[in-house]
Amino acid sequence: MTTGQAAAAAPTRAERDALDRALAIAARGPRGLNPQVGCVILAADGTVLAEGWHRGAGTPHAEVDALSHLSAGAAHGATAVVTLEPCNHTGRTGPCAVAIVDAGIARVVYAVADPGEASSGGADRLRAGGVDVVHAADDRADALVDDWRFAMRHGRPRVTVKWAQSLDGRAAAADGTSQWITGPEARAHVHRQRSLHDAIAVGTGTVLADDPQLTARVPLVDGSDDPGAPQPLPVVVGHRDVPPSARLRDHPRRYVQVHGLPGEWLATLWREHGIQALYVEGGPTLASAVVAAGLADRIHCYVAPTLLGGPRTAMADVGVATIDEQLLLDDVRVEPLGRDLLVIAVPRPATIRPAATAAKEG
Ligand code: AOF
Ligand code: ZN
Repeated sequence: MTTGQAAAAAPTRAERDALDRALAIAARGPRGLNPQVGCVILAADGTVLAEGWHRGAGTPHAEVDALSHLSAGAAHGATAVVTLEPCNHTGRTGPCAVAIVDAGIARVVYAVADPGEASSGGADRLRAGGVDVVHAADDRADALVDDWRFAMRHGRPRVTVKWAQSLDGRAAAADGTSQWITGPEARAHVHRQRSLHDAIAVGTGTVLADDPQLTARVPLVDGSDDPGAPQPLPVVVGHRDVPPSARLRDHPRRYVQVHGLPGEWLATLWREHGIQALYVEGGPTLASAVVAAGLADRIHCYVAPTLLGGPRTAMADVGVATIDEQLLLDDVRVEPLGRDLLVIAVPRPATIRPAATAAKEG
């Protein structure tokens, strides 16, 4: 095997195992403004010298954390296996690419390219420093930072808009009562979805009408709720006050209240709270505002085999005045859940109108 100008050799078995380990420890870190990153440092014979992971914005990066466990010179000639391309910028911390070169590491295997405008270029910087660099693409590593990359690129969380409706498209009966439209399977699915997002948004109208707890209650095999299920941040959208008696106030996390145009508060949720993925739970006013602004990335519609009739439609005005303006949905999937159906779909980008901010300014 040659070194120097030759292309870096494909990952070895030990390096692939180290990537598995790096992925596992990366997941210990929090989801937020920074990605989850893991790093394993291997000796030339493939044994593990050190490992590290990133604990969130403002703390050492995974590579620096791993190196901190080694004495000076101990990483000389070693290989660093990292889930994300080592960074090339001085942000809240210094460039990892430089720390790696300075530590005398001979080879770096990384799984996902850093998409950051300022932080990318680490691989080139490492090569310039004489390090053998391999990009070992990996689906799990991509999935781990997928929402983070989306939020970085768009300056807002990825948004899932969810609602439950009768077969005739109503979210509630004429008097406003809406509990138990869908069955237990659909409700369990919703709780799992809650725990897969970083935050849940509801309008103030829903807080006042339904008094939701906004916790993720994921059942274990014995039927009890999993106490370890991640609890997304509760977000209330709107001006009206949350009543002192609201069950939302018993949530393990203090709720955040926002208002304004969807494009604005979504940007706030990313920038100020590190929300990468948001689950919009309703009601119809909030869901419609997000859809109308072209900011729904994914729709989850639970359809129950029941008829409610009346004025309480699941969607309000979404800016469609005439049939040519209909918001077409793509990538449609239908999943039976007990007696209900879950319809998953993606709004077609061509039909997405400018964000509300642009429309207002324009
Ligand atoms: C790495 N290793 O463990 C992480 C990286 O503000 P900073 O200094 O924390 O930099 C944040 C950026 O660095 C972040 O947006 C991403 O591009 C990269 N994250 N890079 O080499 C790590 N967490
Ligand atoms: Zn870094």
